[in-house]
Amino acid sequence: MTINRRNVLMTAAAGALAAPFIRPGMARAADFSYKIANNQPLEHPSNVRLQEAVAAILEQTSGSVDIQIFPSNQLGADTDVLGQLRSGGVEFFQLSPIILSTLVPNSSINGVGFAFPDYDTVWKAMDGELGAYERGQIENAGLVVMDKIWDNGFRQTTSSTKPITTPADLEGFKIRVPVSPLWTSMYTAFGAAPASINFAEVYTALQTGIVDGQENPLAIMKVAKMWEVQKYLSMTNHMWDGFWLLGNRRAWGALPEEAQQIVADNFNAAADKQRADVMALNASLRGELEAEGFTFNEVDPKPFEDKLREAGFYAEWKKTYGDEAWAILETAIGRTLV
Ligand code: X2X
Repeated sequence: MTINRRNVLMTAAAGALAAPFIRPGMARAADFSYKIANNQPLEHPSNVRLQEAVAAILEQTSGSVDIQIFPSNQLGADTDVLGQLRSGGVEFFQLSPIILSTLVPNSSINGVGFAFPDYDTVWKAMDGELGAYERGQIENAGLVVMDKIWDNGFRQTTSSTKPITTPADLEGFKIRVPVSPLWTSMYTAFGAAPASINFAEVYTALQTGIVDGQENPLAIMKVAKMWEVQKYLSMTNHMWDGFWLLGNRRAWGALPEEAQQIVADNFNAAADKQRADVMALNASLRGELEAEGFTFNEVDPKPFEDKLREAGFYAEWKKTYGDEAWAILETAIGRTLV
């Protein structure tokens, strides 16, 4: 890949976006030294697959595009890094669409409680019309987004005080939720006491008893060692969550087209592999988490969904998202929620 005057100028215009960066042993300085941030530790499949992708990108661009990974909220809590992504302080960021809704309101629609019955339905929706709808909303808000969403998983509920088996168990329950109106609204509908806390502070919040519970997919329970600060794990499967791989528009536009293609192809291929890894983990981790000390219980989702319906949760969010978006969701899941 050659660097021509045009993209040198574009790079200069983009400020410090592409300061040359030389790694020991590298034959040449990279033309583009970019950062990618996320909230996961290095051992989560997100970062395992991301490391492979950035290595392939470096090689396939002959050293021109060098993307460094900043895992575990090293660059800040999710809602802060979203600000950095918009300003260009970080070039790429993996973020839950539900948290992203603090900037792109309708991007949280995949997180509507109890909407998705299984992974099959999730991937058809997110690789189909629902995903395309969310990406359109994200692009309208001025961000770049890769085609393939990465998997976080179906979310389960943990507690230090009692297992959650019925909606009544959530009444008055102090539960940490990620920063997003959809999460707060759902737990408010259950009569719980949700507290919006970024992932970077969750472990401490549980340890110090600011909250009694939290909810996350099993793969996160494992990498975050949740058993150290939680006792009960209830398989509520209450929502499906993923990570969009987002880009800053100026930083993306500064890349030559050929490099954009290489970056997108590798990120999207990595997403496919990460999905397989995370699905396998979410299906197989129960035994390991029990051995670490978690007490599991199964949950019938029906009374939870009924409770949300009675509380007007679905009707309210249909109004908030609008008829067009809601119809795409209901078509994707093959049933009506309101
Ligand atoms: O913050 C969380 O709980 C996490 C890790 O699941 C998300 O990124 C939404």
